[in-house]
Amino acid sequence: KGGKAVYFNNPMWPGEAHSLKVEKVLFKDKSDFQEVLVFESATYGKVLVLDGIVQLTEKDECAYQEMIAHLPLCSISSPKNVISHLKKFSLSGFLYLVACCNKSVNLKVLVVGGGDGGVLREISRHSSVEVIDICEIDKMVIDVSKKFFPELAVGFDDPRVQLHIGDAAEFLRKSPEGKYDAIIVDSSDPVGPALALVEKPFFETLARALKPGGVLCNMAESMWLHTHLIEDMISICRQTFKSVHYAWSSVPTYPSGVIGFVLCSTEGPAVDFKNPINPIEKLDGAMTHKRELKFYNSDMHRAAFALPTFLRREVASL
Ligand code: AAT
Repeated sequence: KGGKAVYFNNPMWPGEAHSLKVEKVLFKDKSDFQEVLVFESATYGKVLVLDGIVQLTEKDECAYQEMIAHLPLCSISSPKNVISHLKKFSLSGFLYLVACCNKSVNLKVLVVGGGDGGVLREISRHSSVEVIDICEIDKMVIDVSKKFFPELAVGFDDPRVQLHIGDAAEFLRKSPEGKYDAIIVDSSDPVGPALALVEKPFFETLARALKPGGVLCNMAESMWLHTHLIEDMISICRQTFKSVHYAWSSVPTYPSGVIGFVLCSTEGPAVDFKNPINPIEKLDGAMTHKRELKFYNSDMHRAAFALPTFLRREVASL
């Protein structure tokens, strides 16, 4: 009663608002791109807000960052052991040849957005990844994360990470063709600097930058609030990629409490997203690296592709 109408005016979710009790505002400034706010909440730990929209909280960030990173990376096969050389030796007059294997570490991954570092932290659990490029538009997000969210910004400490500050649409236009095995688009809602990141030309540059059989995992909003946006994204992706799927996760502090991901693969070796070929439980170091996984496991992976009937209908009818 007498509440401020402005709370209910966000074009992404008109007529509704979610509230978190603010214990203390820790940071507030305007960057060249957006308003950046960090506050300590009563129940979800520290919260990062960009232009009035919650991007992450310490309590539930795992449900987003782990899923957006491991859904694609556990769907591509880990590099095979390659024979590096043959050793010869003789015994009792017989000549023996022994194959010596080197694990090839060669995957190249690109993160779009994700300046908090949480997705980098998750990618770094995969020892088969050789290069982790990240293109974030706003340096202030990175600086703020390093100061207030060290458990996420730790992702930047990985020596495989190469940081590019700039607009991802521009970065991808210049990116070499077929460079990446996986691209993870961890960008904000299409109202501010991320507006161009939901349009067809952007998806075409993503497909171009991927290898044959490469995979894309793109943040794809809420099935309750953004059915049309999801439909548009899926229809664009169907025109651009060979296979297109939708998965989702539960994130209580995102509007309506869920967030989805569009998973696509380019023409090339087939990718079976629904059954992780590279299960996290078998990865060396995945459980010991910096911290345990809190949310993702192979059962959650498979379950993420189960769609409610209304969404299954929408996706199928496209
Ligand atoms: N992992 C936290 C979740 C995010 S952050 C999204 C990031 O995308 C922000 O740091 C923002 O600065 C960056 N970004 C936005 N536009 C661009 C662009 N054009 N190029 C590069 N980076 C960009 C996303 C949370 C999703 C919330 C859903 N409601």
